[in-house]
Amino acid sequence: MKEKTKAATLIGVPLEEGSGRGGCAMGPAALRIAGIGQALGELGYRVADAGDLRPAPATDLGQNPKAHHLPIVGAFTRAIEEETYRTAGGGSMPVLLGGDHSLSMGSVSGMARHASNIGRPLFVLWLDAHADFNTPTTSPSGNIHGMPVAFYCGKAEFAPILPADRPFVDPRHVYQVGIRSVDEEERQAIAENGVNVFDMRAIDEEGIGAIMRRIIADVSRANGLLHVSLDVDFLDPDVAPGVGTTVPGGATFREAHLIMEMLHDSGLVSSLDLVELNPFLDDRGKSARVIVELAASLFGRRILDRPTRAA
Ligand code: 6HN
Ligand code: MN
Ligand code: MN
Ligand code: MN
Repeated sequence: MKEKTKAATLIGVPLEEGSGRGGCAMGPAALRIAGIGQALGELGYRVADAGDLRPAPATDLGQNPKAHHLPIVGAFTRAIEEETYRTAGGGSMPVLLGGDHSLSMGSVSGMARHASNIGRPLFVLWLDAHADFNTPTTSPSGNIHGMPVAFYCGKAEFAPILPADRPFVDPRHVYQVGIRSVDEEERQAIAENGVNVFDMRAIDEEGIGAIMRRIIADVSRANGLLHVSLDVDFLDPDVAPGVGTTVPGGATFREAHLIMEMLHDSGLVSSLDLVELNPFLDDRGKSARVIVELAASLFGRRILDRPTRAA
């Protein structure tokens, strides 16, 4: 049987208000210039580009001194949730071009709604230096890009952004890899909620291959969908300097590359966020190109064919 054509839809999210500094709004443009569309096309995907979402601020969401720019971040959350949900329901893989990490409040929530429709559990692979599990109460900065995981797990006390009947993600289905900067109250929250955390020490001690085999086996056993959220700061700043929140001691290009290759082979990935790229801080497009290269590996670019082996 001929494999049916795979489809992917690029969804641009020029959002930077969640991050507390300017620049991420240029991320979608930089990722397109670095060739994200062509890369997926060359791998046999039918690629659609939905353009950039540009919602007006939500007037029903008041300003909140502990969650900066809530009216605009909340408006984006609503637009992204709907676009992601409709894209996935239409049989195309949503690829979100960020934009800061608060965009995942919308993309993950949209995928949770889609997964619940088709009766499969949603899992999230969070590749990041940070846990992003703050809430307006615990956040030291008030920047919403540090809160998306708590939001989509239903643990952050925001004014109502999405309708009350929308499903949350089970925090025990969230896998955080590469973590190396966690705030004190966040540390408690991720432990209490049972988030699966593989910090940099775990990568050093166990190796990224062993960690990924465990994660893929868990998702596969549950017949889950896997949403992948790649924050540029997951990578070491030498590899990808174009991000506002660099933390030393990050993943190497080779570790990130292996993750993407194993994810592709797993066939479990349903959706992807590419977030926090700040072209204003980048070194002549270096980080944008690295992110496109990693995305291409996730979509099947490979060096040599390998015999398939069980995860
Ligand atoms: N990101 N934990 C810090 C905060 O302000 O809550 C940093 C968050 C960084 C968020 O990198 O997506
Ligand atoms: Mn992040
Ligand atoms: Mn981060
Ligand atoms: Mn479960």
